[in-house]
Amino acid sequence: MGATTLLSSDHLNWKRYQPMSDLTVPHQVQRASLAADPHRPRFHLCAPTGWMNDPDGLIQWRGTYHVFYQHNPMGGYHANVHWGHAASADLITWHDLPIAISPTPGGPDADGCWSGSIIDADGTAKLFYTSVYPQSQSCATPLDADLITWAKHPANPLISGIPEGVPVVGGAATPDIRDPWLWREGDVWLMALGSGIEGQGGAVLLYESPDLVTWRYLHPLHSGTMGGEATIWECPNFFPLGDEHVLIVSQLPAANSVHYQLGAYADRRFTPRTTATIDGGTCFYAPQTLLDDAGRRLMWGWLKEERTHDAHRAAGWAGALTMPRVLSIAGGRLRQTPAPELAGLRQSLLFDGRVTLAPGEKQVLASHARHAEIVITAPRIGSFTVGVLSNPDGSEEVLIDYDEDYATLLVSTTHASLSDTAQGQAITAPFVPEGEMITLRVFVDGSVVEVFADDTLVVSARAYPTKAESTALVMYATGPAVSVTCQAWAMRDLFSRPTS
Ligand code: DQQ
Repeated sequence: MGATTLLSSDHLNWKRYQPMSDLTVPHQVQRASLAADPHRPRFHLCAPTGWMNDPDGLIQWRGTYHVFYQHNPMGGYHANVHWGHAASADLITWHDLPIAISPTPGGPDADGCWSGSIIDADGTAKLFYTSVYPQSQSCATPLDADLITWAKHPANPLISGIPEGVPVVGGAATPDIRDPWLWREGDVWLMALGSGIEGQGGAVLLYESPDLVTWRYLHPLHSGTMGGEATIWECPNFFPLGDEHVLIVSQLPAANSVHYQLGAYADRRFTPRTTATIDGGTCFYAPQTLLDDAGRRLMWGWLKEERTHDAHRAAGWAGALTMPRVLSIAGGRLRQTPAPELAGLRQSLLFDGRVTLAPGEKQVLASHARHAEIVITAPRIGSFTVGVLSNPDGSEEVLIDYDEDYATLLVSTTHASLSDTAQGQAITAPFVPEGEMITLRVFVDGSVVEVFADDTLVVSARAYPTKAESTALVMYATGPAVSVTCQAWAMRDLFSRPTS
């Protein structure tokens, strides 16, 4: 089953409202009940239980990082979506907080509180989200300084329907128009909504407001396609970075479809100069960014499951977020660097040294590396293959292969699992190193594998080994001899206290 099928079962057939059951089980107990699941990530953000999809409302508020996320606390499937909430002072120790907003029976969000963002409006946080059905835009304001309890605006939805004369995909009764992203220009607030225009492709529709309550439609900020077919652009992010403006959209219907464009912003219209994919992985979707107090643009994305719907529903949880990535522009393209704070998650060293292999040789560098960061420094000239989540006979293994001849990086999960519920992918991405040496940083975390190649190429993947011993880190010389350095650390849980 391919990723498109995953999209249609988990993502597009939105399930309708289901009654809530007991939500009083403490988060620590929920996390503890899933801790023995070998596929569960430990240092990538996950919901305490149940379903997670898009990161939402990302903000550093009074020094604390807040990550909200699309969440079904009832189980590992997309339905009845709430905003879950986690917070951290330092990006490496996180705390679960109560669900921030929930569907109100009989309200405009009775069928779900979909994605959106939070802004600082002169010292007051304002949360904007899409209420369904039909899709309309609603607002909430916190009742406390820690953004824990939120009051919905009495006039919700503040924006409903579609702009007059714009043939929005889905039509007036069931429009696809969602995922508010806001910013301020002088005295005016602007809101970008993800949408699609019949005959044009995806669209980001722009609205303005003097007071965050009354909104007037302006025009598309931008529309069309980015690197492939588009009917809808979801989850727009739009912000200045360096000398450029960046537009990020998650494009339906394709998988592997999160793109960014760098370009110019004038007269409230965006003119792109370049287009590229953010992450080569088919599991990566719906990223959101924040500007932190240090002036860094941080991004988290949703890592979708790549196993059958029944499998993640049975697991009782689904979805994780990427590591926080610092965005920058260099050489006319976006760079993504794992936030430096993440080094604070490193615990014991699993391997530290030079690996020298003759052609055809294999070396096991660490037998237990299920939750690990691996850094490999290698000459640009040459090739090597790293195996992670590998078992002794190699029947389960995620392969990461650098090939200088073809200038590619392969991340393959096609042999990662003996289970027929896992959907393997082989991603081959162009990778042309800029220097004489390349640095590969690989984060392995239960079922998550996130690969950064020189911070210019990122490929995320999901893997679901069936065997308890599928935990090793191995190196192969599949071509010529290999001589690289490698460091690997066991990583601690985001929701535990550091031990040292
Ligand atoms: N997920 C949300 C939508 C968004 C989509 C619903 C992207 O608001 O467009 O959970 O994954």
